[in-house]
Amino acid sequence: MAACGRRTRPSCNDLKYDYRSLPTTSVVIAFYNEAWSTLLRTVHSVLETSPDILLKEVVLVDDYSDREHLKEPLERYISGLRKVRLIRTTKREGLVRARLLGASITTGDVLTFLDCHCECHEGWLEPLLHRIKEEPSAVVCPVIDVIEWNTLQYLGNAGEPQIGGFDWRLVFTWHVVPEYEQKRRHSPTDVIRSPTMAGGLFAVSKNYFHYLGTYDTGMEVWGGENLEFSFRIWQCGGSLEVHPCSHVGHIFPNKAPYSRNKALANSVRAAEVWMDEYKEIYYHRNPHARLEAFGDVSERRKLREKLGCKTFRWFLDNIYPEINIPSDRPGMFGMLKNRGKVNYCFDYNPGDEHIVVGKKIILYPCHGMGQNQFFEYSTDGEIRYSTREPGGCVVGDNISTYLTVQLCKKRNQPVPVDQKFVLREDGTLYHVASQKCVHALDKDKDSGSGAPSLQPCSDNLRQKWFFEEKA
Ligand code: LR7
Ligand code: MN
Repeated sequence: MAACGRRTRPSCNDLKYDYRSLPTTSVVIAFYNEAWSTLLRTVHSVLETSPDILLKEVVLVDDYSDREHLKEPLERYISGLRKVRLIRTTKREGLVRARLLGASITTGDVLTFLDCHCECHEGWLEPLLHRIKEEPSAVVCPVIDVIEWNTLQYLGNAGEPQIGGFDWRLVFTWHVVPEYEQKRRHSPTDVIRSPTMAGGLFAVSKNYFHYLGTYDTGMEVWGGENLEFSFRIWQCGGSLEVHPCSHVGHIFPNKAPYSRNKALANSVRAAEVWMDEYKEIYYHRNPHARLEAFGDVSERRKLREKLGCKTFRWFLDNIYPEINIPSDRPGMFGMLKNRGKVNYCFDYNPGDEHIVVGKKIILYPCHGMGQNQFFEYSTDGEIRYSTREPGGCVVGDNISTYLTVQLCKKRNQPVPVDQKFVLREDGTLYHVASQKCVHALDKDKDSGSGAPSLQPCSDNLRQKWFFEEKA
């Protein structure tokens, strides 16, 4: 009687909390040059939706903003608000150290971090605190609803909450909840385990945050700290979860009010400390990351040692089994270059984060930056565009003769025959389904710089290909 069982399952509205038994929290909000209205909307929404007994204080940390309204006017405004404190860094610290400065003056049991352009929903806080009381080593995120940046309209979050992943460029990605996780949960109000977090909105027991080594203070400005913290939580024995009953809105602005070029060094730090040999998969796709100065990570490696944290392999196998692990065999990844049309490479530009199914591969002058020119010849005979997750696979179309990209098969499934290529000893790239070879054409209707096309096999140099890691 599955249907009957389902009817009796609790919904979020049915959950009741005994406030006196819940831990208290301090909300920490770091900001840099934020607009007045969005910053104060965040503060007021916290004050209005958090039960008084649970909220110790709201700590605003000004990360050395230079906008006038964030100076005396903000101080004056804040002084009229109960529980709100404002502190300032004495130089630009970046969000990691700004948040830590804020955390250092808190008095609550739990630290709740928010971005400075959020809107908390009625009932957002209780589920987070309840879960941490139940499991002190859980780091819990609310469901992040979308607030339209232009109109500030609250769009919410359609359908089931999503969880976090990443791709091999170390870019954070959203995913639907996998089947094994749906099965593990007993009720729609149970937390959802998530391999990674977006970074801005989460609650963590203060003691546990300290046990885990807070943040990597060698990280500057923005980026990378969310994956670093996610890897660390899982590898060092905690769990990272999304609570489906807690909702907070976030404005995803079109453009940040600051440069984000420190993100690369931050990601390299995360890779160097947590990813073991899998950092090579990241470096292959970002050749310039290898040259990035990332500072000293010896303290962070010692922390990993001290906490006896598990390997990255363990994390991939147990927490993020959906991710494809590229084989990256020597000589079988990098730029895919042609011998006849010299210095032209396979190039695929999905533009957006995700694979654009059906978009054509073109030839473009080789740039050696990885990214859109990174391909990998897999042990299954696919040509994978595996910088994205889920990855794209090159498909040959016998009728148009051109190559496009489709989603790759899932793990343990057979390769569709039109995605199968044989990179032969002589450099020809044989497409099994059409029995033709990939030929570098000079021009076609979509690209002035040429495109690969399926042609009858010959020993023309235009049909000889090789992989090269760097320019
Ligand atoms: O130098 C800085 N100092 C700061 O205090 C740079 C930023 N900040 C503040 C900033 O004002 C904001 O309050 O730090 C907070 C985060 O910066 P945002 O809002 O510009 O970042 P974001 O929302 O674009 O980026 C997401 O990824 C970041 C990676 O470093 C952080 O983890 C953000 O907190 C994170 N935001 C979210 O998770 C909200 C959901 C977005 C998604 C996906
Ligand atoms: Mn943000």
